[in-house]
Amino acid sequence: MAFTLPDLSYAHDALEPYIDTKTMEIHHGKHHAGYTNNLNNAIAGTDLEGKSIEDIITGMDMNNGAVRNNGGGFFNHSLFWSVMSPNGGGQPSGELADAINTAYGDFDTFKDTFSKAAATRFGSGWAWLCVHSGGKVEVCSSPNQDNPMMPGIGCGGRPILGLDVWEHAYYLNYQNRRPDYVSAFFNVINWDEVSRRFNESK
Ligand code: MN3
Repeated sequence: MAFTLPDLSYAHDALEPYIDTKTMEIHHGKHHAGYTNNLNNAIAGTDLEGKSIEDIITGMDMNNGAVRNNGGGFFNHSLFWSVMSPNGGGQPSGELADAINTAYGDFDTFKDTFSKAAATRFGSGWAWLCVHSGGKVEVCSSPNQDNPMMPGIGCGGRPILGLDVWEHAYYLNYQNRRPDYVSAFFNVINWDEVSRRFNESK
């Protein structure tokens, strides 16, 4: 039972002007597809074959570079597409808003903290909002395709919002202006989906 590239729930041009069509086509159709194929090749014939991606990631042998990079790449991008929407933006509400306010005081302080984590991640990686059991939320970042469900990575907990800050995620449209890309991301965040993940994982 091999992993398959998930379809987007919106068109490649739906996140314009914040994320451009060409980037979406290449990012989903080439990069994510590549991680998916390489993950399948890396686990074929091993005892990881048939396990869920969550089980593979939480039980990751961090010395297994092929599974670490491609399993992370498969999971991280699947999360990334789902937490964006052409109808996104604004602010969270309900229990997620309460948890953010408890941790950071207010939404703007959370936004600054998340944006700083994304902007200062050196080289390639991800910025995350994670939820710990009990409902405490925390911002962190991780290098390459690692994520906080892997042993010893980032803030731990379960990622409910992720932002890809690899250059392939923004360079066509933003070139070296990563902070502009990070700022634009807030216009497409699907807070309904982030809240759903928060409620599922808290
Ligand atoms: Mn990417």
